[in-house]
Amino acid sequence: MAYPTPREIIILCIFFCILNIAMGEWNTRDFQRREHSLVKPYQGSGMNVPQWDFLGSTMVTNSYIRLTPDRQSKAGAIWNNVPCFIQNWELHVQFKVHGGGKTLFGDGFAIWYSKNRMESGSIFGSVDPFTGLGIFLDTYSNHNGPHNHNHPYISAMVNNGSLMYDHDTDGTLTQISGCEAQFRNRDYDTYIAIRYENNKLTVSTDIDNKSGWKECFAVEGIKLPVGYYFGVSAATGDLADNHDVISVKFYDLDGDDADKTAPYIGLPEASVMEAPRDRIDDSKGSYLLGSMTGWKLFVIIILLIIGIGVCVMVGVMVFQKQQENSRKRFY
Ligand SMILES: *[C@@H]1O[C@H](CO)[C@@H](O)[C@H](O)[C@H]1NC(C)=O
Ligand SMILES: *[C@@H]1O[C@H](CO)[C@@H](O)[C@H](O)[C@H]1NC(C)=O
Ligand SMILES: [Ca+2]
Repeated sequence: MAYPTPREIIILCIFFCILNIAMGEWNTRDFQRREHSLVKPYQGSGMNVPQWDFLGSTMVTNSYIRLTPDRQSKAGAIWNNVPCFIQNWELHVQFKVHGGGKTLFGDGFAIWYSKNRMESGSIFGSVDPFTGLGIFLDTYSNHNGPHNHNHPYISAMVNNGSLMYDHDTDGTLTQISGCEAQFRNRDYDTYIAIRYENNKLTVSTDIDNKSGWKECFAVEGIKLPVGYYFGVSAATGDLADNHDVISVKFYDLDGDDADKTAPYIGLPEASVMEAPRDRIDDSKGSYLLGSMTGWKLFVIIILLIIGIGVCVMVGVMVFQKQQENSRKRFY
């Protein structure tokens, strides 16, 4: 058997490196975007957190960002200061809501894709009315009338700036959909995923320590313009809780198919207020893989095979060299 010459190895390595760079670029283009993400370690140089601004009671530690402590009448927020010009995206937020209250705790927190950056107010610490999308993780039930549901409760509201949030009904009258979710005081990590793709909004949770997404709701006919900001805000009132954000991870779903939908620049719109709720268990992996088309997977597999091939070849070369060396020593 003829072993490859060093020259051939070098050519192969260069080829592999180029493919690797191509793949790396593809990865960052299709998936996580750092400018809209917030991951540990939070601090850059000095005390500031790159690309994120803080409001109110927010406190940054090494392992979490605490929007409110477990004390009454606090409000805090974090806001991304880079507007989002990606039409289709997915946001994963790792959070922790916890406190000493056994039956009395509140009020909850909100995840925003909004025009109203850094404006404090009465919707979980953020301004009312707002323009954009709000996902509310409400831990305290303000009413016992009709439309009542158990808390904690997750709901979504799309607003063009004209609707006020109705506190007395926990936003039930203006929500596009929602679901109950027992995310408070858990001993393990809790996550929420917000996916906005082709005018469809899907909210899922991973709060049962199962490392898989469970759909909370999915609603079609949602129009959100590009150019708004991501943020998370929280508030306590007579009742309190720690509202912590551990990470925010933004995934770009446009990737190579960026031209599949032209960026929308009108006002936020929802064609329905309430939609039927289905709950489907889905694994975390396939949830993201769902956005990968067949040929991309194929390319990855081919690249992996080439990578393994190069490694084996280098291994053989090194082994042969050692054999030669040991032979030289013996004779
Ligand atoms: C804003 O939303 C409200 C309620 O959904 C609707 O009645 C109104 O027509 C919208 N305004 C604009 C300018 O689209
Ligand atoms: C959560 O799951 C992990 C891994 O499956 C397990 O080690 C851990 O004990 C679980 N935590 C709780 C509180 O159930
Ligand atoms: Ca409430």
